[in-house]
Amino acid sequence: MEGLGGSVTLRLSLGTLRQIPVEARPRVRPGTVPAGILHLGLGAFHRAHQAVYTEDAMAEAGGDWGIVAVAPRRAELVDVLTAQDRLFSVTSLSGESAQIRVVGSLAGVRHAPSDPGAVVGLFADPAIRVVTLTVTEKAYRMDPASGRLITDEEVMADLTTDRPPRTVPGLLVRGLLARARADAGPIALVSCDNLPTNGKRLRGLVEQALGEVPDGVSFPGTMVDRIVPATTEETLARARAALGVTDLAAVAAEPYRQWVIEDVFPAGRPAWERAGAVLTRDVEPWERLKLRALNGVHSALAYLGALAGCRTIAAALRLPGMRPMLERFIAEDIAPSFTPPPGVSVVEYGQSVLERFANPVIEHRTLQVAMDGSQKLPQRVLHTLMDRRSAGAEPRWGALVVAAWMRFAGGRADDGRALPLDDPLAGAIRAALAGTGGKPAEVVAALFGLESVFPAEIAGDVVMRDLVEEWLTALDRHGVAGTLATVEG
Ligand code: CS2
Repeated sequence: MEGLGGSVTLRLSLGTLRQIPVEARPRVRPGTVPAGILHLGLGAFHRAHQAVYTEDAMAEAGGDWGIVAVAPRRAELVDVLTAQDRLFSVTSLSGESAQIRVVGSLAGVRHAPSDPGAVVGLFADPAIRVVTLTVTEKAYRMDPASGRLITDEEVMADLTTDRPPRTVPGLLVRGLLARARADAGPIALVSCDNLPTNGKRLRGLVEQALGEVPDGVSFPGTMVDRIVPATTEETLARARAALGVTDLAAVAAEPYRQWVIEDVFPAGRPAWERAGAVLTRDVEPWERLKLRALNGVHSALAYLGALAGCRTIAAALRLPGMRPMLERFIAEDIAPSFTPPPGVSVVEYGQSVLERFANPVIEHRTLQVAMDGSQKLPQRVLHTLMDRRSAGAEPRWGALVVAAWMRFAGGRADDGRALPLDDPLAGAIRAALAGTGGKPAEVVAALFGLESVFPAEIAGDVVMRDLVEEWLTALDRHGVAGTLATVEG
């Protein structure tokens, strides 16, 4: 590997750990921690979130909770991590500081497509007592609006034949059946994705796929939070400079992290509370808070920002008029839409979220957050709108976000440049838009017709229709800059 000065640097591994700064070394002895957790989804978020919490919990309180992490799709990272003895670094980045640590909580890595049998086998291993998931919204294969399992060909083949499973529902079902056959004991299945009531959704998925929920399986709900952009060359270069060795699995994240977990683990769990997590009996107010006041606002920045030509979320937040608009979205639409956790002010939480989004060194791309909008809009924005409409209110700012998504789905930024529609429903969205001639009223009617995104309460609501159409007209005529210029703080 080429080092910064053109010299050759070694790879991060057990053998090179002694060369990295003492304060960056893992808090547990890597390679020695027995596995207790099976994790599906090896992405940057898992590495910067659950892997860190679990290492801290083991460092503070012990326990055999090493993580065997499974890549459900791509093999690349499995190879990288295997070559590094499963070690990787996390850099916490703020305007003032960059702190790096190497994490040693991974006890194994597997690639599901090339070795599905091994993954199913792990479910049947009594040492595994917790399964966590960060597979993104779309991998659950559920209709975003209703939460019903989508029984397309792929899923049906996984559920009704014995071919190696290719989908997440397929893996879960095969795994749970194998566990029941092996009589391997109770287990908790923990969704760490930004789905609405994620524990209940996951339970519903298993119930629909299997016809029933097997005994001894729990589904704790969680609220997970840390901004972790996709790794770039710069992330790798920064890690190399700080460590003195090359880490091709490095991630960078904001310093802030939060994890609220419903405490229903029939076979035990790591002492995550010793690592700063909140264990609670009622996670739903936390989930709603985060999905609406963080992710909803994030999506607003992503669509409006991308339309205005901003590459990053931080740049989108600097657009004139953006912050006042988001503050009104939070105060007027989001805050009155639900009851927050005791002692939490939604407006103050929203302010702290805006500060986090303003982090200039994080480089979170608008197009990354804009991805998979059809899977995200319901829990992030539409639930807010539905709750406000039930209360008789007219949620203007949320309607602007929906209009921004619609214009984004049209595929052109305000300066005419093409925008990518990276979405599992891209085909259906394009088909709906074809023949609308781009006329706002027709675009709104066509996209409201996507039943898997827009529930009937919204699609059939004339007030909502008018509000969205009004904003879409404004965005078409004046662009994001002109539209935001009319917002009074
Ligand atoms: C983001 C989230 O990509 C997205 O859609 O809104 O990944 C967000 O960064 C995290 O949920 C923060 O915890």
